[in-house]
Amino acid sequence: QYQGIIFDLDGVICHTDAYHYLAWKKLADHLGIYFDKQINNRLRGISRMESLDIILENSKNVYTDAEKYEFAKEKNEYYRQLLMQMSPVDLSADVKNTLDVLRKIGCKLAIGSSSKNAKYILERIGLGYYFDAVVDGNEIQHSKPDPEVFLLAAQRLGLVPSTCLVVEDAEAGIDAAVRGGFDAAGLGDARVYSLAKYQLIQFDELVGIVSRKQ
Ligand code: B16
Ligand code: MG
Repeated sequence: QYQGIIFDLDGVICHTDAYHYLAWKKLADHLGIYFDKQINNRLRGISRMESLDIILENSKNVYTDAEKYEFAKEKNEYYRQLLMQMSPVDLSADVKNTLDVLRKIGCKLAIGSSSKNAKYILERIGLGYYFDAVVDGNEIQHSKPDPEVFLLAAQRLGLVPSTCLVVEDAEAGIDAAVRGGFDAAGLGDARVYSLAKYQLIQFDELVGIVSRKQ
């Protein structure tokens, strides 16, 4: 069986992806830039500044780096306001029970997230001290599809990539996993992505997948 499982955070453990959308939408409206859910899907898993560059593709203006920094800060302030409302209620019973079962059958559990807010989100939903390793956007130089975040998470677990499964909702995250030598399970948006070895409809299917692996 897999010895370690590395979970993406936004869109996998909790649905902060919906909050990212609302916060980017508020910034885009403020700047008079068109933004919709399809564009939002391109932002999954990639960093805040890379996301901003994608949003600004629809702007006629050219902005300086200092202006872009201010826009990213503004979006993060909107986003943090939404995160403040989160509590353990935002952790589904399906996710929590599955994590507990995976741990019980001997898996080490880690988070590999591009988000600089990951530790705060984990605290809000009551998982502040739960994982064996948490690697987030503050610790990496290159965000997904670069494998850095997952390689560091595996290293912190003391495991090699071939013994770990990565669970992701973003194509960029599945790419990162495959490039790093991990098997990947796709959930939500990434479920139909061809590079995902497993397609998850429900989170608890992970228990069967992990136990079946030779
Ligand atoms: P922040 P994940 C990613 O988290 C999000 O999917 C992505 O949409 C976001 O831009 C990125 O974190 C950075 O987030 O602005 O909080 O640093 O999916 O890798 O857990
Ligand atoms: Mg995600």
